Amino acid sequence: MNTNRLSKTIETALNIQMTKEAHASQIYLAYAAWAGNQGFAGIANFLFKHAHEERNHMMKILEYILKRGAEVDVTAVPAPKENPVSLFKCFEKIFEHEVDNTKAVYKVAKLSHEEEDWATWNFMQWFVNEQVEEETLAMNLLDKMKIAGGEKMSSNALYSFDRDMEKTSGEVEAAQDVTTVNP
Ligand code: OFO
Repeated sequence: MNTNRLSKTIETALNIQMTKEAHASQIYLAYAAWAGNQGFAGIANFLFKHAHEERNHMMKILEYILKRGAEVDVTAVPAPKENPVSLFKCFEKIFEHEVDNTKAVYKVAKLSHEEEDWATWNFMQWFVNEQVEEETLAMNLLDKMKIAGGEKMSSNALYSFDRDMEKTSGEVEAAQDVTTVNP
């Protein structure tokens, strides 16, 4: 008796999305290391925490695939592209990346809708909402940077931004407190 509750299409789509979340985690990790290297400790901390968050998204999908009796396919994760050339570019890239991931999330949601797989459709709504949060956060940070001069931010403005980010990271749950149930 077949106990797999996912169609092959949905199983594949979820596995691809799972890897995409792992890829997102690697991107945040790379940018965090880059920011740390530039001396932006607050921003690095914020990005490191976000890397953990993305990894938890990956785990959330992995657990769902298993729960539905389907097969998890753990594959190689693509390496992040080159480091940003400035802090402003770093946040621009983060925003672009989030929009890109939103499109991928929508694809899985659309597929599940077409297949009338309501369990997966319902599961994907969490990711749809999460992407709204993440796009908004990235958008707000970019706006702040633009007000402070964008690419031309002074050292003083960069210093304050980094200090603000240190406070913002306090609002992101610590990695060890985040579970796949409460990512
Ligand atoms: Fe996984 O939430 Fe952003 O990308």
